[in-house]
Amino acid sequence: MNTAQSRYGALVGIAAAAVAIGSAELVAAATGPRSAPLVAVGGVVVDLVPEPLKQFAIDVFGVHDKIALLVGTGVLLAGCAALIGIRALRVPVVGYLGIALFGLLGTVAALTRPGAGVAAALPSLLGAALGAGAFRWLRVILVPRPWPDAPLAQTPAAPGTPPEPPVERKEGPPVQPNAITRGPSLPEPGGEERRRFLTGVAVTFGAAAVGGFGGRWLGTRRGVSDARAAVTLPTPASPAAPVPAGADLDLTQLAPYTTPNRQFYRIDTALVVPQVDPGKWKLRIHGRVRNPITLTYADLLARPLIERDITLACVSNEVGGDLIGNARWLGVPLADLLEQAGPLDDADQVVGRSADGWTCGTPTSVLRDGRDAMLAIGMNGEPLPVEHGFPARVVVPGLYGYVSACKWVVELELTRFADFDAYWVPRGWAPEGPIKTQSRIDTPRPRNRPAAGPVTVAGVAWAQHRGIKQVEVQVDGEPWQPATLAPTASIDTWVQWSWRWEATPGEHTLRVRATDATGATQPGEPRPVAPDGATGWHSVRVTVR
Ligand SMILES: Nc1nc2c(c(=O)[nH]1)N[C@H]1C(S)=C(S)[C@@H](COP(=O)(O)O)O[C@H]1N2
Ligand SMILES: [Mo]
Repeated sequence: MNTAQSRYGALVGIAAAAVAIGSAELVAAATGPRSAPLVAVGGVVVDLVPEPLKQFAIDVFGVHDKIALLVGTGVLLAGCAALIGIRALRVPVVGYLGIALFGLLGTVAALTRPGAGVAAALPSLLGAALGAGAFRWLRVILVPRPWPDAPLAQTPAAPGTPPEPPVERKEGPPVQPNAITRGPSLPEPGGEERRRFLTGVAVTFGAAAVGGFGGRWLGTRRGVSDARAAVTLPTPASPAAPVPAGADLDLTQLAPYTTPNRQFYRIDTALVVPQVDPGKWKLRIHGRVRNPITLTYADLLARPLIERDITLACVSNEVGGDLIGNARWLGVPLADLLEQAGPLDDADQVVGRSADGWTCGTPTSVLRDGRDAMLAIGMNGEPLPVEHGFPARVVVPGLYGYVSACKWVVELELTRFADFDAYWVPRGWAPEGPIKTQSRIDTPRPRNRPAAGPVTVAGVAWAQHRGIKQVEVQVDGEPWQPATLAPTASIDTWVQWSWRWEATPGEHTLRVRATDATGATQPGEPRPVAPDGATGWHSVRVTVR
């Protein structure tokens, strides 16, 4: 194999793969974005990868983990395509087999995604067919005749005939006939062939790009942002009390008391954001209930709504991490909906199921204990942003998102913990996930170099639905000092705290810990986020000038 064969073969392979993916994207504009092979295979990967790897991805890429996965999958695919292409230049069947194999992978992945219909197979199948066409076309330009001196093209020698002498080529060493793997290499194509080939590659990539970007564009046109923009939220029957003055200390590095929607962390398994048409949306409350009910979006808007400030947190939030945000939510009280459905006595779990098949399980008792658990339709005065669950999602004060905060929710099924494990449970996370008391130092940051003298140390602390009683700060090994707590809207939100530090020059370690309203102080023992939330005290090392 020579470099010409490698270069041209790799190009042919990647170009064919690009056409396959691009045309599949175009088809997926009609069959739904989750049927596109990259997204479908990526989705399978998300569901199958072992937990530590997923946590690693979240740690490294944070909220960009999905892009990282798609790019990674794409790069991997391009690599395989290049290798297959190199081999397939000489042995075309390798190319067709490779395309068939990847086409099959995409098809199976798309068909097995939750809620997929048979049409989900189309993008991968058509993509594979067009990829095969592109491969054939480019290969024929490059290798118009049978492979130069190709022994493969020769008819097998009749038995008894003496072995043929090595075939002589004009240049290069003699080659052995019938050596499939060690056969002659592709000679550098001549000027005319080369030009036609490169034009072919350009055309192929152009078509792939048109298909890919065109498909994505058509896909977003089928999105629900217009429908969302057309929603007018009703005024709540029970409005939130105004956020008390001083709840926000308004310090540069400190997270604002209310997190703007665009800054709100986003965590979910959805590689493409589900686009759920509010006109067609329905919520089914069913299972172990006396009166199953089905609600439309209009039904929700017509019900008495509550508006509350609630801090949402992710169980994957590391000590000191930012997978937490506070918003003003508008929604229908879940207790009312459950009351109407009439859960059977043994229905101890409410399973939320989203439009893309994700599930979470919440204790029924928690939803009925008087807290402001709601089916939310509004966030900070707007209809729910599409990434945060439009048209409706669940919000439960005091529980981590993975056991409660179902976005794009289409079903609430009353069942029993003994009968059903929600999405994260078989993946090693605890079936119940009350939020642990935590605190974070937002300022100063490790890279800041404050001047000696008074320095404001500040951050947030949270123990949703229990409330925070005290926050303390420690400098190096010295005694813990009480911080000042800002007022909060309720015990369901985080609280900002601050402490005035008389900083002395040199390196110092600042540490924070919170005590919730039950009197329990957060444990200092560091424990990982799995299975039910990290513990430990957040600390920051700062150098004082
Ligand atoms: N449909 C769906 N809802 C979901 C998830 C998901 O993967 N799919 N993830 C949950 C998790 S783990 C968290 S922490 C919250 C995050 O909500 P946010 O993205 O609006 O901040 O959503 C929850 N709801
Ligand atoms: Mo989460």
